[in-house]
Amino acid sequence: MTSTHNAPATTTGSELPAVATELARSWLRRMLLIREFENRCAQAYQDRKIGGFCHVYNGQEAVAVGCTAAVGAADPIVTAYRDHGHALARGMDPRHCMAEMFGRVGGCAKGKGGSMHMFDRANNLFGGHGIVGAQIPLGVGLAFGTKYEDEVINGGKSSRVTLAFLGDGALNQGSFHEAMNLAGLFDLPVIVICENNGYSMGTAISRGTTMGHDISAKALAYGIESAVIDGMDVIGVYGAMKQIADSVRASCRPAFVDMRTYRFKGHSMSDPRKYRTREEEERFEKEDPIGRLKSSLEAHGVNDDDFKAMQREVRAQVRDAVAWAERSPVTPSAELYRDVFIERWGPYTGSSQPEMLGGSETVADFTAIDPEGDLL
Ligand SMILES: Cc1ncc(C[n+]2csc(CCOP(=O)(O)OP(=O)(O)O)c2C)c(N)n1
Ligand SMILES: [Mg+2]
Repeated sequence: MTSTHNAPATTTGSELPAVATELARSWLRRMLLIREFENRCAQAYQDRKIGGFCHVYNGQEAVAVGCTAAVGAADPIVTAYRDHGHALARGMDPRHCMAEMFGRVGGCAKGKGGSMHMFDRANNLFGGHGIVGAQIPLGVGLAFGTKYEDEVINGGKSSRVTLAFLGDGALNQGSFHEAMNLAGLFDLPVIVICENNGYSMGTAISRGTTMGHDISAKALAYGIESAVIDGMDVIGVYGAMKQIADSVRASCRPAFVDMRTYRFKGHSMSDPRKYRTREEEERFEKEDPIGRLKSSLEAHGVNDDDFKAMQREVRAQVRDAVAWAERSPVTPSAELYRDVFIERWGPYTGSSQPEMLGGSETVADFTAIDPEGDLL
């Protein structure tokens, strides 16, 4: 069955005027960087340089780039496992991102997280989460945290907006509904952005989700305003998201976005894509966000040579990232539990029972603790 998510979005292909050409050029470069990074990841995965799961972001670049451009560096971001694009859009050095993919100490999480767990504290990126829907309550918690800090601790006005990204498959998780309810109830400054690419693994949204043709209905149930945005048009994403972010920042009310997009590759590295037709893929490939921005920029003096020069630049940058990651040492197993548990309980000292569980040294110690006691 084919997806029904590609009904026309309320935003249309955008013209450039409101956005400075230089800014749009920087988005084009960033999208090209993400595309090149993902292509090299796919290759490295085939070459067995990357282990575990790996989900690439080809086709969805305008979402991460447009959304991050619409908010400030202090605004927290949290996302799911298709996260390399968000990390790069947010400003992570591709070297650290690639080293994380390779399981090397130079990775953003010292190689302990891998593809699905890109973290960048300096850039306020709070992951990268592999459990479908897990990051939505975290996003709501981040929004609660910034509001509490700004208003209660500092006695000022709430100033930050959190972006919580999810896939359309996560709409059916309880965590989405609990998080939306709390965000609505507590007036939290969070924008819940559904990267609606029409599929949850091999399941089309029309097969797995009620109101799949209009998921804003889900936000309505929680009294949360929503918008439908064409996620293949970075200028439109930026413009609409800027308005929404400004409004959420001012009103301290949450918002929900149905961001219509498409993933050009399979769900993960081993997906023959038998659940969708080649015609459908071709239709979306014509909407390639990179091609669309390139066309918009042509009228503003960015020609083919400029585009090719940009491509050469990002190729060199990603080649350098791969070489750097390969030079970075493989993360030793002694690192496994370091930085995992907070210092009060850690670091882990090598028993099979993490010290987090009541400070016990061993499993025997832990099981000896009275289940009615403080610990639980
Ligand atoms: C709680 C949970 N259930 C199932 C899975 C297996 N799983 C991994 S990805 C995925 C599909 C999610 O699709 P979507 O949210 O639309 O994200 P997309 O892959 O399209 O970016 C599923 C079911 C999981 N990781 N976590
Ligand atoms: Mg999806």
